[in-house]
Amino acid sequence: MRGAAEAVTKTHNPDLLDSTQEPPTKRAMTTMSQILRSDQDLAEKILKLKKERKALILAHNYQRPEVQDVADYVDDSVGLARRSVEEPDAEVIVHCSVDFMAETAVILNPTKTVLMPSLGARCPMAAMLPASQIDQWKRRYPKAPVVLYVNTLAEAKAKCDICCTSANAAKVVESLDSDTVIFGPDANLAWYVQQRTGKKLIPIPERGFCQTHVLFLKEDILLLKDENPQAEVMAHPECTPEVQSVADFIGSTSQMCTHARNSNAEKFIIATELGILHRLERENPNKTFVPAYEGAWCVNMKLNTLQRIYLALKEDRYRAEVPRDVARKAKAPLERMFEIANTSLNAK
Ligand code: CIZ
Ligand code: SF4
Repeated sequence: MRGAAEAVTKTHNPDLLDSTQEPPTKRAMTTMSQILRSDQDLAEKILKLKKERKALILAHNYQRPEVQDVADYVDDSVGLARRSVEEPDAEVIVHCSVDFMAETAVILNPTKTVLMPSLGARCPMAAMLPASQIDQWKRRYPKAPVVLYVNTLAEAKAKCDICCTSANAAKVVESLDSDTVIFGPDANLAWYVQQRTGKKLIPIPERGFCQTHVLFLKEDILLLKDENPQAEVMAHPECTPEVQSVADFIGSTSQMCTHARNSNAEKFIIATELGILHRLERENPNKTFVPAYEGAWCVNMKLNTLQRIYLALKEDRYRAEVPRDVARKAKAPLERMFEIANTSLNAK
């Protein structure tokens, strides 16, 4: 019988294959001391291979704690982009994040090998804006510049005027000589920027969203606030406007880290992907961080495991690639963003 099992074993997606061989419950069935021991063994093997291969391991703020701990740098997408060009001796970059960030590393480091430990680590929000759609929107609003969040694929970036991140989106939009701006793919971030700048933002697609950040609910946060009256609420601008309306601080993950360090508050309610809690706790051992929703787990980010990082280095897989002409066109709007955001990018 040609059933589902055959379809699965024939898949070309190696992550799917792995997950059929190793069900998620396996980790739960192993004792904690076994997990810690195997994590430590793997981490040691990774560090040895990293040295041999002259590799740099970059981890996004949303990565698993054990992945963050093995990385050379843990940061947001722009921080990682900057780190990728600051290490001229690195021959290989292992990018523990999702597709669009690995692509950015390729664009900025065309002579280096960029590896994604897990091929399935793709951002669904980036996939909501195919490059082909951008031309249609440009035809509809021919005078409006196109600003794209870095959470887009290289082919889409190649068609925009300037990129932005959540940390610099308002500054980028303010810098443009136009009151109407086409902005994609996150409609919640577009709303946030529109409030900050007073400009008219045309969200493309009309309802692009991050499936992790829309899980937060205003009601949950209000309850947590009642239980923790001294706590400050920090929310990501990818959250819905309702959630943003009850936040004391709205910002990117790197801005949240800076704010947590500088604020007098000792407790924070965090409305962004759970991975950031590890970094916040590591950097602020005397402060308390409460997740605004315990299910805010981006499955794509979490596909990167120590095992997969080890295999990436050992077997030189999976190489992130961007066609050369696309990379050339996508680099210009990224560089414009770095200029406006006043962050140096010493791309080689
Ligand atoms: O830009 C990034 O790294 C993302 C996706 C989130 C954030 O705010 O740091
Ligand atoms: Fe994409 Fe959201 Fe996951 Fe980030 S957290 S990779 S924006 S789905």
